[in-house]
Amino acid sequence: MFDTRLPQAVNLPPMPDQVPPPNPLPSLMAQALEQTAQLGPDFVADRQKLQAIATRLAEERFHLAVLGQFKRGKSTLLNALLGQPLLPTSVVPLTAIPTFLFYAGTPQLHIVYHNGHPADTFTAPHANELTTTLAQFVTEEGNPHNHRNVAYVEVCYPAPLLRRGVVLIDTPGIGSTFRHNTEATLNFLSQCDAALFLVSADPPLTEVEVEFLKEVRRQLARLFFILNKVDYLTPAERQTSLRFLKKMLQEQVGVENPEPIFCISARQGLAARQTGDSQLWQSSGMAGVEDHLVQFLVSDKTAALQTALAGKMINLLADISLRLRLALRSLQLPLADLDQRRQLFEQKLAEAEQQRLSAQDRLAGDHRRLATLLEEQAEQLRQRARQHFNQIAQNTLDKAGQQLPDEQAVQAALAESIPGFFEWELGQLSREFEQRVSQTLAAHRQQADTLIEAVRHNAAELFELAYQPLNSDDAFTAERQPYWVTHQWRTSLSPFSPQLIDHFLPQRWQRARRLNRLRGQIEALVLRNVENLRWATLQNLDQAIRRFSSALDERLQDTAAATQGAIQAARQQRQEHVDTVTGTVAQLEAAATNLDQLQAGLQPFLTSNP
Ligand SMILES: Nc1nc2c(ncn2[C@@H]2O[C@H](COP(=O)(O)OP(=O)(O)OP(=O)(O)O)[C@@H](O)[C@H]2O)c(=O)[nH]1
Ligand SMILES: [Mg+2]
Repeated sequence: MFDTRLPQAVNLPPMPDQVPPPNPLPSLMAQALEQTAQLGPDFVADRQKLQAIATRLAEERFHLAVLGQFKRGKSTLLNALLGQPLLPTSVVPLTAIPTFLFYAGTPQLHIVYHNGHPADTFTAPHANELTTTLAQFVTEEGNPHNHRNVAYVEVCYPAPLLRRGVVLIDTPGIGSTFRHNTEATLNFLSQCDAALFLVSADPPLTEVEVEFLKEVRRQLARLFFILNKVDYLTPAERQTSLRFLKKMLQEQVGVENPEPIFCISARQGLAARQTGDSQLWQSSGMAGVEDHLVQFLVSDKTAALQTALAGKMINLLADISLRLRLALRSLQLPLADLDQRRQLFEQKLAEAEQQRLSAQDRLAGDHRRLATLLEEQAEQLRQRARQHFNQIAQNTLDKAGQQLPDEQAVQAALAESIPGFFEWELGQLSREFEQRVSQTLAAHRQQADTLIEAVRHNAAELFELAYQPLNSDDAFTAERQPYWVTHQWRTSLSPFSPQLIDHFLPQRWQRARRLNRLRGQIEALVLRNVENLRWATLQNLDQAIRRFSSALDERLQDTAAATQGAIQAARQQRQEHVDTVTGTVAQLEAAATNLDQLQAGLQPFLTSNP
């Protein structure tokens, strides 16, 4: 809904012939495009809208993240699915930057930076060259504390699974000493459609994982549980671990039915893929995971998308059909009667315009209220941050006891805690804001829909046509808000230099003076970081409202213009080309009937996937 910086889509090639089940939606789509093309220049905009739906249908892409505590084997699992040790793995906490895996014929890396710095692209024919380069950007070792300023990385790779329109995402492990990794992953959840959640038996589910899982469940409708590293366990131990995990998921996390939980050895799975050992692929449990994913991608994901897109197509076709019938009516009605109805319709449009203006006023009022709420929250955050960082400084000074505090120790303690603190706060703020903004906009959207429907309804009523209300497709118009990529936290204080006079003061006073100076510097840090966050959120809010507002105007104007246009064009034809009217009536009748048939063909997609 806010920021639009999504990773670039890669044009996915068509799926292999044997994979998809027979599916009439693309052919219905092709027919709709063809028929709209024959309707002439007044329907160019409709054709473009249909084309956009067709592109989404062809390029459908699904974000599937791999989540879990550090060192559970997330990167190894992805490597096994890719069939290559492409992502760096290690015995120490490693992945620090979210990594998106797309399909492409040639292996390639895109490194996307913070602060709008242009992205870097690396092409490498061999997977191992890619891995070496990748490690320089995504690992804590190659890119300590993300000093390269990387926002995220896209890896393009020709793995068969990726051809199915799924984007796999490797995420930084939660719960490691690099706390900002946890927060970055949490903030990033809103970009995922589903996730594989990885745990292992040793240690069993930790408290950090339980808390994380609760949050993940709140945000993601679909989760697959995976118990990794079962090669360490005997068959009896596997059963015990599985039972324990299931119980924990039910009792601690509240997952009613966590089945199926996949038992795998990602490491053996990767070895199996590298050596082409299909038996090992089966016994590693990876075959089960892959089959399940493929099944899911083919059925659930496709069905959900098709339902949404079929609904949009029906709306568009219903709208075109109404306009065709309006034109037909306008060709058939006695002229005086037509003009009278036209005038009545113009009056209705003028009323709708008044209502649009008051809707815009109400939206502007809500916009102001949201901005005020943001200011209040920023102020509360400043207070919390001050308290938190002063406490950290105080604790560090206390640890130094009677000795004079070590400047670097204070700076290090603050630098360590700042990203985690602000990432967490950013997540909280953006989630709450996202909710408030979408609630507000949902109410406005509903009013706008009613207004637009009223225009169509009036036209239908005045011209005595059958009226079909549009399907609501709100749920599928929400955009993502990839906040997590946009922030860099300021962590450094200016040098902490004792003044000359300090040397002549007793140590106790020197400490107090230093603490005071430190407070001033902390204040500057707090103000700067909160300001970054406030400013970015405000920009996103303004942008979201602006976009919404102009989309609203545009939709109403389009509906009004298209409806008016249909009537006027027909009227003009009657005046100027009386001889062609009969032919046009026949054409319009045929086109409207065809569109009705297409809509009927699309109906089954709204309830189930035929
Ligand atoms: N025995 C065994 N070791 C595994 C398995 N899967 C991964 N490992 C090892 O576990 C360690 C961590 O694996 P990674 O894939 O780097 O784990 P990760 O979850 O991506 O870790 P972070 O990126 O730090 O969050 C590596 O040494 C892997 O070789 C497995 O199935 N069995
Ligand atoms: Mg990793």
